[in-house]
Amino acid sequence: MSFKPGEYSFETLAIHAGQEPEATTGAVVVPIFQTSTYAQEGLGKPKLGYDYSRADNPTRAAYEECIAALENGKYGTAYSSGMGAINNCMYLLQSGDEVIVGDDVYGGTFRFFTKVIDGFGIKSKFIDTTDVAAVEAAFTPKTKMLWVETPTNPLLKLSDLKALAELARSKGAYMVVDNTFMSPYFQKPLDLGAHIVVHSATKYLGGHSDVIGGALVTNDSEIHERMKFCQKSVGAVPGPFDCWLTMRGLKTLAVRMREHERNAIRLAQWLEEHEQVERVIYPGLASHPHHELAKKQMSGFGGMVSFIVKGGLEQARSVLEGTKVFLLAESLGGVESLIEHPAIMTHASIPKERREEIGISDGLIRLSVGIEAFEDLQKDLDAALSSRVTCGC
Ligand code: P1T
Repeated sequence: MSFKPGEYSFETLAIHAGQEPEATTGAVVVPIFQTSTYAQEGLGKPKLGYDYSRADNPTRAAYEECIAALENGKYGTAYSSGMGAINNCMYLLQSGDEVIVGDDVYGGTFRFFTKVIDGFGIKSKFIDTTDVAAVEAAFTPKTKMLWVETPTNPLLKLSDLKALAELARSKGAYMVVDNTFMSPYFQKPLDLGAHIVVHSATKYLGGHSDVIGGALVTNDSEIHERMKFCQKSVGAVPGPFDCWLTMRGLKTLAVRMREHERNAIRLAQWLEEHEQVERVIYPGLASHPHHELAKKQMSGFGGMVSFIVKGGLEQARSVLEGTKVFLLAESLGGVESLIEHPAIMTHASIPKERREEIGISDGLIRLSVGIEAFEDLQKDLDAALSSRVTCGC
């Protein structure tokens, strides 16, 4: 690694870490090594250690080195989706172990913990991780992992990573943080004590809504050995082109995040004053219950804004179907703005009673604020919010 965290700044690492000019031709951009296998120099003598692309591929290795550097980590592994990355972490556990999981997580993550790994004898407890005492009370001698999303998807609640990492470590449990919403540009969980950082690279890392991917980063060589072994053994690896696309996205991560945030702050402030809006949830607003923590543990507030519209589902539907620039779609983190309804879309796999219990109401709308011109985004939302549902009676 010649471009290391600590020696170079984030913007430089994003462009150079793992991406030195290619040895044979001097190509400035890492080539797409679209190959499944490698001719060996002799029996059991693969060139440079590459023997089969499920185990290792030079394009993937470059991307893994880059994402590790951006998280201030030593080791990265890449997967074919965020869920693939999440799944790989489970190979640190055994039947009989327990996991404490945040009570507001991506719907697919909730589904994975409740409908997939529970079948392998791993029990999950869903706890509000914003409450460190509640997390502490939930630990049992069987708890081997603490799983935290911060800010959460979609309610944007923040958990104190330093305090939780200290707690998990004192109990001998792994602390895993899904950093998808902030990206390493705004938040570095390993610096705050986490063992592993998880990403859906589909989102801000890739940044252009053209690739599905996942990544894990750690500083712990033993954890990395296990992750690497299971990555190869299970095989949920991304292809070389997907790695290349994500790495191209990483080069502009800093620039994009600054623009996402600039638009998000202005939109959140404007929405807060809008007469059709009941409540705006954005960590950058002074009204956010965890605003002080946001200022302390993140270097920015990100590009995700959630809000509750007055008038419940019917009015929400009219807003969601009324925008033109904001596209009605699942996912987030791309340059284009997206709007979605967590209860019907991204979090539909969470039972209704549970959704209501934690605050995912029918009036809740989530925005992934893109980097289009602010005025166009504002005009678009204003028009959709003003198109009142009229009574058919
Ligand atoms: O879609 P995939 O790349 O497998 O990532 C799953 C995932 C993991 N973690 C978080 C915090 C996520 O938000 C996601 C995926 N989320 C969406 C598709 C969404 O619209 O919220």
